Amino acid sequence: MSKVQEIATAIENGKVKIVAGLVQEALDEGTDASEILNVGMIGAMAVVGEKFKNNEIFVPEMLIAARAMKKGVEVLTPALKAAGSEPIGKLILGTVAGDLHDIGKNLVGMMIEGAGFDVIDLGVDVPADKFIEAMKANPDCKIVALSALLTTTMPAIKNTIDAIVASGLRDTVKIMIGGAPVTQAFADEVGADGYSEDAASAAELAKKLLAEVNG
Ligand code: B1M
Repeated sequence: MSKVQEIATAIENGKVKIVAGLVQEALDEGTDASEILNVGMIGAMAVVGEKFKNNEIFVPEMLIAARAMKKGVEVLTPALKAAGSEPIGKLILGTVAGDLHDIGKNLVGMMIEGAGFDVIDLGVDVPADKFIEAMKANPDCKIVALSALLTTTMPAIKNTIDAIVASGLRDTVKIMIGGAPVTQAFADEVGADGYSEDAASAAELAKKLLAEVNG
């Protein structure tokens, strides 16, 4: 079994204690960090999600797999983040109200930081007014990034954008959204400025939106 497959199996089985060591071994062997992430770790979470959907595992097992993945991500972080100098811009990030999923959001934040941004991460279950408070506290922030993992919390993306419009601050920022159930069509429907499917393309999108703001 390849090291990347070993990592995937360890995450699927919630082997929290061994994942970090396996990721470090894979890096030491010269395996590309993005292969470890995309094939080993994100692939494993897809398997976990499928098993949950089929009632083969339940929330506690899903939680343990998430913990195992986080241990691996901790080891991968330095390899994924480019050594940045001066930040190119500020970005406010959070998982919307009612939603506790943060693994994807954290990866997005990491890649955007790697692209040179100063990321203000508001965490999970973030109500619209908290995003607005952060925007007021950081008037030099030009991008707000919203993540949602549940179909039931997708409306919170719309509510957040609507609240930003109502606050009069909509013209001061570009808004990007993403997360497993989110689509470009949904982004168009709720008036977001951009959608991206994964963490790497989120970083590209953030740079593109910043370039648009800076004219
Ligand atoms: Co949850 N969960 N969960 N869960 N969970 C899903 C999302 C689910 C698809 C599983 C399933 O049924 N197959 C399902 C949602 C179904 C739906 O809405 N259609 C589900 C459910 C139902 C639930 C609960 C309701 C279960 C329950 O309690 N009965 C509950 C809800 C809690 C809540 O939020 N209020 C729940 C709870 C949990 C745990 C807490 C146990 C745990 C989360 C732990 C944590 O995040 N700290 C958990 C987990 C681990 C999952 C799965 C298995 C894995 C999610 C994950 O981390 N994926 C997930 C199944 C799956 O995704 N296949 C599932 C890996 C991660 C790297 O990918 O988050 O998609 P992802 O992020 C990607 C992209 O989406 C994108 O880039 C990331 C990196 O490439 N992206 C963005 C994300 N945000 C972005 C923002 C952007 C751009 C791109 O711009 C701003």
